[in-house]
Amino acid sequence: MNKKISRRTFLKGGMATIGLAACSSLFPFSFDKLTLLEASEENTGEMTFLNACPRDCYDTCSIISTVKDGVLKAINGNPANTYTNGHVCAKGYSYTRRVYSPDRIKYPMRQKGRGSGKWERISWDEAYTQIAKEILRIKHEYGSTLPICYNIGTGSMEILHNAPKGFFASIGYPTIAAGDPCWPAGMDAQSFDMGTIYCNDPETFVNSKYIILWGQNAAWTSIHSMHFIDKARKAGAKLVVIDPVLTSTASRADEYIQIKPASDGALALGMARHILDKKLYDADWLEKNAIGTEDFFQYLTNEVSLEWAEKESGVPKKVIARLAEEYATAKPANIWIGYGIQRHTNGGQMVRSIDALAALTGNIGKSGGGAQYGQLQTWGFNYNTTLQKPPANSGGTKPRNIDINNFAHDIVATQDPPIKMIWFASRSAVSQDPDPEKTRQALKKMDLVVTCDQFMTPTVAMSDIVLPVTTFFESLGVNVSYWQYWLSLNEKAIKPMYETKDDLQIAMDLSKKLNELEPGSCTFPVISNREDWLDKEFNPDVYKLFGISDWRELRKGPVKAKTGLVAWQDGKFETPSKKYEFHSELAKKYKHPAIPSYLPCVPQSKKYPLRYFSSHWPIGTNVQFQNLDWMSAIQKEPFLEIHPLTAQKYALKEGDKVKAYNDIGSITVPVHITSTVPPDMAITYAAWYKDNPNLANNLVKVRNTDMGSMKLNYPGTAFHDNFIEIKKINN
Ligand SMILES: Nc1nc2c(c(=O)[nH]1)N[C@H]1C(S)=C(S)[C@@H](COP(=O)(O)OP(=O)(O)OC[C@H]3O[C@@H](n4cnc5c(=O)[nH]c(N)nc54)[C@H](O)[C@@H]3O)O[C@H]1N2
Ligand SMILES: Nc1nc2c(c(=O)[nH]1)N[C@H]1C(S)=C(S)[C@@H](COP(=O)(O)OP(=O)(O)OC[C@H]3O[C@@H](n4cnc5c(=O)[nH]c(N)nc54)[C@H](O)[C@@H]3O)O[C@H]1N2
Ligand SMILES: [Mo]
Repeated sequence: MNKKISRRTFLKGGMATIGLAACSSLFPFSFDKLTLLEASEENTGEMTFLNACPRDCYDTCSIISTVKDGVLKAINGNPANTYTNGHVCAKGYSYTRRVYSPDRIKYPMRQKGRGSGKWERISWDEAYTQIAKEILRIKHEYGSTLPICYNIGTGSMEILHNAPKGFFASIGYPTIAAGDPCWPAGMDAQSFDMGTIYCNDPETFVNSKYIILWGQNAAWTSIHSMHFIDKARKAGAKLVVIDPVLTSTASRADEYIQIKPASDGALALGMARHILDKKLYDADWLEKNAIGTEDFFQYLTNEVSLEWAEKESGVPKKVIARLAEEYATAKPANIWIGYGIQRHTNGGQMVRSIDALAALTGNIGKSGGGAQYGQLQTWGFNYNTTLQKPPANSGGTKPRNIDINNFAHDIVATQDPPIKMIWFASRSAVSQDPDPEKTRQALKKMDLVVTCDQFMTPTVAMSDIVLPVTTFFESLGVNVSYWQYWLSLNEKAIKPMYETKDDLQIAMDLSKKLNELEPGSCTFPVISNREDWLDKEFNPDVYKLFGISDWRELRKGPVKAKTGLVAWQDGKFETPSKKYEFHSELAKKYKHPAIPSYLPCVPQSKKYPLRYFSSHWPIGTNVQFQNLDWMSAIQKEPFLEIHPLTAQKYALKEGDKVKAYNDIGSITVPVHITSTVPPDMAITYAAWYKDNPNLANNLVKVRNTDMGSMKLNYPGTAFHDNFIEIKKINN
C-alpha cells in the first residue's frame, strides 16, 4: 500500500441497526436459528448481544452484553474470542455506568460564547440548519471548502466511524488534520526496517522462551496479553521489562531494568555490539533476509562499546552483556516495543535499534519471536464511507493537510484561505494535544466549532455546538484491533439514548439538510439501512482472511484471521529491497541516518529539574472513562508521582499539594510518593477528571518525534520529553 496510512484512515465502514436475539443462551447457537430483531422495548425479557469495544486499545475486546427489558445490564468478555478470553478490563465492565451516566450529552446544544458554559438545548433541525448554512456561507465567501477543517480522532475505531471524513469529502475539498498523535515514530522506524508494521498474533507469546517488554506497560494497557505472557513464563520463559518506571508490568517481571529515559537506543546498540563480538548473531538468517548488515556491523565496531552504552543508559555493562547473551541464545525470543517509548525526539531511532536485535538474532518470522509493535493486516476494509466525490461546483482542486500534532498553531497560521470552521469527532484535542491553553486560544479564533461526543470534554467546552452521539451499544458496526487478529460484530443492543445519533447518521442528516438549502451541495449518500453501509465495507480479501463469506456470519461469534499470524514468516519484507534493511535508503530520503544510529534525546533541563512523563492510565483510555462514577470512586483527582528522595528535597508528605509548572503551564495536584519513579522524574497519568482543570498536557510542549512523516504525513509528539519544577502549595 503506498498511500499514507493511519488508523484514522482505516476507520470506516457501516452496519445496519440490527439486534441479535440470542435469548440468554450464549454459546453455541446455530446461525440458521438466529432471529434478527430491532433492539427495542418490544424485546422484553433478558437477551444477549454481541458487542465489540471500539476504544483505541490493543485489546479490542469481544463482548457479550446482557440486556433486560431494553436496558443494558451487564458486560462480559466473549469466550469465543480466545484473546479476550472471557473477560474484559475494569473499563469494559464499567460500560453500564457510561451508557446511563447522568453526564451524557443528551441533546444537541449551543453554547453562548466558547468556554462560557452557557449552553442551551436546541433541536437537531436547528443544529443542522446552523451548521449547513455556515458551510455554505464559508464555501461562497472563500470560493472553496478549504476553510473547513476536520479533526477525527480514535475515540471510536469502529469501521463506520470514518463517516465524517467522507461527509467532508462530499461537500468539496476540506482541510484535514492529518497525522496521528499516537504511534508515528515507531511506525516509520519499523517501516524503514521491514516495510510496514506487522506483529505476531499475541496469543503466540506462549511459544516464546524469552520476552522483553520494552517501554510497554501491558499490565495496564493490554491486560489480555499478560495472560499469554504468564503462560509462557509458566512454561519456563523469562520476562524482562525495560522502563524508567517500575510499572505494574515491571513488578510482574523476572527482571526489571531501570533505564534512563530515552537512552534505550544505547542499550540496544550496546547489546548488538556484544552479540557481534560474541558471534551470537544468526549469520544464515542475515545472509538470506537482510541487507546492510555489514554497514551496521561497521557502525557498531566504530561507534558503540559496552562502556559507552552503560554511560548513556545507566545500565551496568555487565547487565548489558548478560542480557544480550540471554536474549541471543534463548530461541525464540520476543520483544514487544510499546508506544510509550517512541514518544521522544529520538523515538524512531530507538525503535530501529531495538528491531535490529530481533533481526540480528534471526528471531523475525518465527512464532514466539519477533519485534512486535502493531499490525495493519486485519484493516483491509474498503473504507467506503470515506470514498466520496466532491460536488462539481465546490471550488478548490484538492484537500489540504495540516499537522494534527501542531493543530493549534496550524489552524491559526494556515492562510489562503484561512481556517474558519472545525469539526471534531471521536477526538478531544484540548485535553489530548500538548498545551491545552494554546488549543483553546486557537479555537476561539474560529467562526464555528462543532464537536460530536458523549461527554462534556474540555474540547466540547470550547465548541459552539455539541452533537450528542450514541455509544457502540446503540448502533451496528464491526471492529478489528491493531494488535490481536480477531474480527467482531458489534450489534445494536439497546435503542439510542435520549436524542443521540451515530456519526454516520449525522453525516447523512447533514447531507440532506445541505441539499435542501442548496441542491447539489453535498454528495454524501443517504442510505437508511446500516447493513447496506456495512456490506460496502467488505471485500473478497477481508472475507478470505477471516474465512467468512458474509459479515452476517459474525452473528455466530467473532472470527480470527486464518493466515498471517506469524509476521514476516515468508521472509518477504515490504521494503524496497524486499529484505530486512539495516541500511535504508528510504530513511536517508527522510533525512535520517541510513542505519539505526544513536540519537541523544533532549538533555535534562536545569531550570526544570524533573523529567515529566504523562503515560496511560489503567482505568481510563485517553480522555475516556475516568469521568465515570465508578472510576472517580477509585481515584477522584489527578496526582503527581514522585520519588521519596524528591519528596524529601521539597519537604513534601504524601498527599501534599504541589504546583507543577514549566514554560507551558501548570497543574496543582497532590503528590503520591513512590519509589517506582526515579528521583529525577515525575508522572501524571494522562486521564481526564470531570470538572478538573489539571490536565496532564498542561505541562506538555508541542515537540516532534524524529520519525513519522513517511507513513503518516507528520511526525508524532514527544510527549515524554518535558521538564517541570514543583513547589509546595500551602492551603
Ligand atoms: N488502560 C489503558 N489502556 C490503553 C490506553 C489507556 O489510556 N489506558 N491507551 C491505549 C492507547 S491509545 C495506546 S497508544 C496504548 C499505549 O500503551 P503503552 O505503550 O503500554 O503505554 P504508555 O503508558 O504510553 O507507555 C508505556 C511505557 O513506556 C514507558 N516509557 C516512556 N519513555 C520511555 C523510554 O524512553 N524508555 C523506555 N524503556 N520506556 C519508556 C513509560 O514509562 C510507560 O510505562 O495503550 C492503549 N491501551
Ligand atoms: N499527555 C499525553 N497526551 C496524550 C497521550 C499521552 O500518552 N500523554 N497519548 C496520545 C495518544 S496515544 C492518543 S491515541 C490520543 C487519543 O486522543 P483522542 O484521539 O482524542 O481519543 P480519545 O481521548 O480516546 O477519545 C476522544 C473522544 O471520543 C469520544 N467518542 C467515543 N466514541 C465516540 C463516537 O462514537 N463518536 C464520536 N463522535 N465521539 C466518540 C469520547 O467520548 C472522547 O471524548 O491522545 C494522545 N494524548
Ligand atoms: Mo494511542
